[in-house]
Amino acid sequence: MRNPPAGSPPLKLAAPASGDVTIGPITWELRSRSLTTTDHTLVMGVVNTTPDSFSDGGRWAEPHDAIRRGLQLWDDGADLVDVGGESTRPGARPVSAQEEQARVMPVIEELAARGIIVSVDTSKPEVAAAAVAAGAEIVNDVTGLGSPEMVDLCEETGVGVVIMHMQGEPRTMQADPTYDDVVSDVAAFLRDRTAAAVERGVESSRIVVDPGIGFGKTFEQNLALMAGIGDLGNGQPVLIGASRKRFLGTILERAGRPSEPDDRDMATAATVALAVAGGAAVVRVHNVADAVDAARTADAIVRVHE
Ligand code: PMM
Repeated sequence: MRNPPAGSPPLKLAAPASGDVTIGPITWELRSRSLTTTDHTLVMGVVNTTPDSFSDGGRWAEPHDAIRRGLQLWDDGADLVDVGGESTRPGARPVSAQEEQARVMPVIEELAARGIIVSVDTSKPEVAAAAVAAGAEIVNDVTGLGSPEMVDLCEETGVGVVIMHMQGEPRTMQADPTYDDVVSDVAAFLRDRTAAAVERGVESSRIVVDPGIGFGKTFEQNLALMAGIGDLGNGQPVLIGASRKRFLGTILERAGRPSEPDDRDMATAATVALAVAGGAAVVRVHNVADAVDAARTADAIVRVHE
């Protein structure tokens, strides 16, 4: 490695070349099937049926378009497709369960009927219940299974679960996020929520944890989480959702580059490669084709000694 310029701090790699990051294959048990990282890191494609998501707001708000988008992401190599009906962008206002359900159900029904592995991105137990009844295999809860009803639903239906960390709520979360140490605080939250779910009967083999990049985190806190992926999971598989997020726009702006959400796919690919190198099991992305290229490349390098 070249010497860093005089005066710069030593380079800290997100994933040490050997040793302390465990990158063993995992199996994620879902409602009726399982996914494994034996062959590759899993790529979750995003379909937002919302009119106002930051990254692709309004583009897939019609069920017909959202279904077509989901099929495209599957063809592009997604291992699973995440369907959401409520925007969680900073400042977003909540929607009713009825409205959220009306947005996601036609999409979930059609994609699941075609054999696609679908997760539902919701924090409402009634929406999750309807989605699972329509064939969703996974509940992706950005409030980290905060409600006992959601935990019970997951236990009763035996779905796969994503437990995500968020500080605050979307309307206010970017106001002043504060942590003692963001990596250990988020890791402790994920450990506690996982333990609480397991205590109520959710099998740990169904649980994937997620630090919630951009959910109540400053620019620097997002970077720290990306650099600390190996310390977040406490033995559970980790999902990273950095795709097109604001912190990437900030990095690109500082470099004098175009920085709108659509301009962030190369930056997203960099986060995908680093997530793989850091030991993530799943990456959540909008541009699946690019992410598959990045993840497969990183997989080949990370797994060279297997
Ligand atoms: N990010 C968004 C929405 N849902 N779910 C998980 N598990 N992890 C994330 O990082 C995440 C999420 C916001 O991004 P979007 O509006 O582009 O979907």
